[in-house]
Amino acid sequence: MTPLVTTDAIVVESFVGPKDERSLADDVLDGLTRPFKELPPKHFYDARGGELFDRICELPEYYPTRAERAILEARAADVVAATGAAELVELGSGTAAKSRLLLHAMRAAGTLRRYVPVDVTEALVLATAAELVDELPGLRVHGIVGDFERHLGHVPEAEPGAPRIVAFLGGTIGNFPPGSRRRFLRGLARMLRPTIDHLLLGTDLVKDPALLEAAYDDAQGVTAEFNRNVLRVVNRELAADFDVESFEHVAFFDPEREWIEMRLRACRRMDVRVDALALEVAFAPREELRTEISAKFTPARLEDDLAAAGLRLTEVMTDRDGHFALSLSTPGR
Ligand code: SAH
Ligand code: AVI
Repeated sequence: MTPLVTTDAIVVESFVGPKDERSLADDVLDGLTRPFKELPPKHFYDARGGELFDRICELPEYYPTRAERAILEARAADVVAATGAAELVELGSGTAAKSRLLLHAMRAAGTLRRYVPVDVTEALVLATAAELVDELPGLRVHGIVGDFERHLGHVPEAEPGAPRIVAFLGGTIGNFPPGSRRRFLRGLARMLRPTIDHLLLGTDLVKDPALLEAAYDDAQGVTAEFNRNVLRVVNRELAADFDVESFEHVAFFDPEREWIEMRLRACRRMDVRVDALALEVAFAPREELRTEISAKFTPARLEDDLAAAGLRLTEVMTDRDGHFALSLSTPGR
């Protein structure tokens, strides 16, 4: 593997290539030919999708980002004191807007050595690496441009004796269905060395359905655009002809499964052609395509999921309103 960038302070490696176009193709072929159509949420995040997500994080209705930031502002120093962290590995790192708070706390405690951001979006990993080494002199960044569902084997080995935090923030764990979520957590647990490393996990909590639904159906329609963006990605990458504006944004809380579901509803009958796959897909009027689930947690669900993955909770931190939880866990019973 030839790194994209190598300087004294920065190494960035990419594991995203032609095979990943295949991954979109496979997901589209599989997801759009099912009796209930579905696409996985990771395909929202092209450059435009990333910008829309950043706008979502600023929306008055979308509380998770503010709540998680408030927890980190109040508790980053405690997290560093409890873990002694010298390295931070972050999955789905984006712009590192919140993890910066941890990196600064690690520096203040004198423990900071290395940051390992993992994100599918190359431009984000490159820009964030450059910014952070300027902001935190002495920091080394080893960036991985890759899919956290497939490329975690490329995360560099932890340095001997240097405690590591693996952070998965923003509530992104909620975007996995329950079975895959536990499998994914088991994979994360295998990355952690007993007694020395910790998982720092952000989970959105079950709350008033009206608050939840507003967060996923904002008044300005930014989430609706984010949702429809996946069709633009398929149009561009796979030469499809979705009439994007003819799909309506749907977001609702499922009280039994305790998750938000986002869907796109066809406003009329449509026949969509996906040229790159030689595929024709028919949508009946009002037929829905599921694009995301976003699971909400209770303390018991969090503890059970972590225990099923061989992880023991050591700390649960919430914001003042009890909307969001940030937890620390470590391998063991
Ligand atoms: N951690 C940040 C960003 C969350 S948005 C926060 O809490 O605000 C989700 C981020 O994960 C985006 O930057 C997106 O590019 C990335 N992402 C989504 N699916 C991914 C996947 N399968 N592998 C790696 N990165 C992914
Ligand atoms: C990235 N993920 C945790 C967000 C969520 O809340 O599930 C994505 C998102 N979907 C709609 N709004 C934000």
